[in-house]
Amino acid sequence: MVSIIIPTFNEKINVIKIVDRIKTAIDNIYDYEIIFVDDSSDNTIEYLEKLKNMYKNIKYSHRTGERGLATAVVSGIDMSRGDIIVVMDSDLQHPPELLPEMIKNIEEYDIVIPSRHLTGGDEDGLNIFRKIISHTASAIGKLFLKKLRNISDPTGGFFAFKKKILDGIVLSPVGWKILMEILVRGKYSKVKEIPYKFEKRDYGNSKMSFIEQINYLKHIFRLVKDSVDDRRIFVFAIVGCLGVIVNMIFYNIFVFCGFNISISGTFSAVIAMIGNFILNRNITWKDKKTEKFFAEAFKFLTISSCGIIINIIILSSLHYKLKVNYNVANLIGICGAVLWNYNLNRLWTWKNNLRSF
Ligand SMILES: Nc1nc2c(ncn2[C@@H]2O[C@H](COP(=O)(O)OP(=O)(O)O)[C@@H](O)[C@H]2O)c(=O)[nH]1
Ligand SMILES: [Mg+2]
Repeated sequence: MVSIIIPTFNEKINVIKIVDRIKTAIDNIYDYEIIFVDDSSDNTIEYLEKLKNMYKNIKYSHRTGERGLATAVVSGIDMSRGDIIVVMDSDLQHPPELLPEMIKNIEEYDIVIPSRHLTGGDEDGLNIFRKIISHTASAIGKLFLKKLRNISDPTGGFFAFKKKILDGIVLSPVGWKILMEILVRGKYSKVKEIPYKFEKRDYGNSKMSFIEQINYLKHIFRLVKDSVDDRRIFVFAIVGCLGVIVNMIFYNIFVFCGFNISISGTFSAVIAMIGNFILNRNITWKDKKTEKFFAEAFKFLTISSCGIIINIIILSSLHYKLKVNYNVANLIGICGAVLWNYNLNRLWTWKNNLRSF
């Protein structure tokens, strides 16, 4: 059975229209139910009540005092009886005529996503301002969350999935992007995207707002925090900053004890590197560490030493050849070394994690 979940906020007549079009598209082909999750402050609920009384396979829930598109979809999933879930907007920007193709593909795939960005698709239903926001949001999501990277349209609200990919998973989205939540937390292997045209809304207004953009960033932060692979580079950077502090403290202690600056600098760098190794082994790559402590230490220290050389090469080329300010040059050098250290440790020291950042 297919459960079609439709979040609604002040959509009135749209709910009647969408039911008509869904019926035309899949009545007599699939066994399905339609679940509206409504947070409306107008009388949309009267339209929903009418639909519920007319059709046995339509139900709705009306939430008072709570709002949010993504949590509405989660509560729709909780109410659903189907093993296949479809999520779509109520304003007909997501054409119901695509449902047969989506449902057919879900036999073979775990998630099917109609995409505005594949050849044959388009997003002319959005104005230029919304297009820019949508592309920027998608790029930010892909930068921070690996599982979004191969998806051309990971922030849309139109998709189908096998309900079992959420078995044992607790969803906790913030804001609107429920697909992003499912792509990051779900247990699936095969995703299919199909092109579609995102239509213009012809009744009512968009509910997208600035606050939802902020919620989107909060949502990304939460997903990165909860995902070992996505948060690793940030943990690595924090450990690196701690290393700088350790280095400075020991450097001052050695100088205070009367050692010359070169010796103090060398000792404090070695102590910081050992400290960083221990922290990275036990925190950053805790899930990848092996029994071979010394082999890991050797690799880590070799990589870090090369990192210092890379830092110096970048810094001096930028400063002496391109006349870049010496502090800016150092900062760029440090970034180069951090990327080198992170990726080499990922690919060599703790190598069973081969996915790219
Ligand atoms: N239940 C619920 N639905 C919402 C909420 N905000 C928006 N929606 C619905 O989510 C869908 C997408 O919203 P819309 O305003 O069309 O966004 P846009 O297409 O990005 O401009 C529509 O069906 C809205 O009625 C909400 O807070 N709660
Ligand atoms: Mg819309």
